[in-house]
Amino acid sequence: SVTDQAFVTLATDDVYCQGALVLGQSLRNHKTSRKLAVLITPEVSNGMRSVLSSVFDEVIEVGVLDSADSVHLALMQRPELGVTFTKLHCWTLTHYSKCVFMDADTLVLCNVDELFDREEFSAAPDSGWPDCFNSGVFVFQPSLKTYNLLLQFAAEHGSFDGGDQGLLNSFFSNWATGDIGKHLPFLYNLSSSSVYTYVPAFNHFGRDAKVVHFLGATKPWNYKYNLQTKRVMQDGTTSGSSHQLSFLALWWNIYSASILPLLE
Ligand code: UPG
Repeated sequence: SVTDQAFVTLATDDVYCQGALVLGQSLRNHKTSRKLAVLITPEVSNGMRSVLSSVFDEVIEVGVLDSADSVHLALMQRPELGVTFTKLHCWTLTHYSKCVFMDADTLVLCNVDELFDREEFSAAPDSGWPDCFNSGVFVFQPSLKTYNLLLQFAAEHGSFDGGDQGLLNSFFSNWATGDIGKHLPFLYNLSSSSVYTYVPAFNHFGRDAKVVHFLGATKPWNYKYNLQTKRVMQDGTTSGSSHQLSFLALWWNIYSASILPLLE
């Protein structure tokens, strides 16, 4: 049923919370019928938690490693896997039967509830290495068994890219050649920067984009925005295409109209 399904995101600090809030608001604007949940860590401020709870149905604090079993101990020797470990907590949300995880730097452009028709583990190709999936948008089924297998796998094999994406690709290693139904169209995880690596494809298909992902070092909240002209300002270091700028402007429209008033 719809009430035991949720979109889930992650924000480990108040800065990433800005992204989570815009994502949550974009899902609300497009009238999702599913619950909205955000995973946070202890350093998220109390003020931010109360703002999060006005957009999300559930604000769930996930802790640092505390258990004493061997998997946790092994992971504690690998501090570089910290943020990775945090995303894996989404498998512990067993009060939901199915979830869609979305990075805090994604934005939905339309209702994407049809993603819940997919099974674990569904994801879209990564634009940098299309035989890998991008772990910014994926369909999964919460399960403590899977969670523990993932932790065990992380402790034994680490991650080839140091993050959750490398780990999840190694764990769900038949994604590339297995069931094509588990390949989400790229339109569900369109990386804003890849738009201008294949402009004709973007011109042909881009109007059907459903989710934009601002992956990489510069996030939407790092740009400056002119509240009067409603335009994102480019400094010397940002070489964005016009499409990229219009996606950034969409993010900022939501941020300025719906999120900034909550933060004041
Ligand atoms: N995140 C935090 N706090 C951090 C860093 C990350 O909450 O300090 C969360 C947040 O939801 C964010 C996500 O983790 O959106 C991924 O991190 P991000 O900084 O957006 O990484 P990118 O380099 O843009 O993303 C690529 C993949 C992403 C994967 C990440 C690490 O698109 O899915 O999680 O690399 O493997």
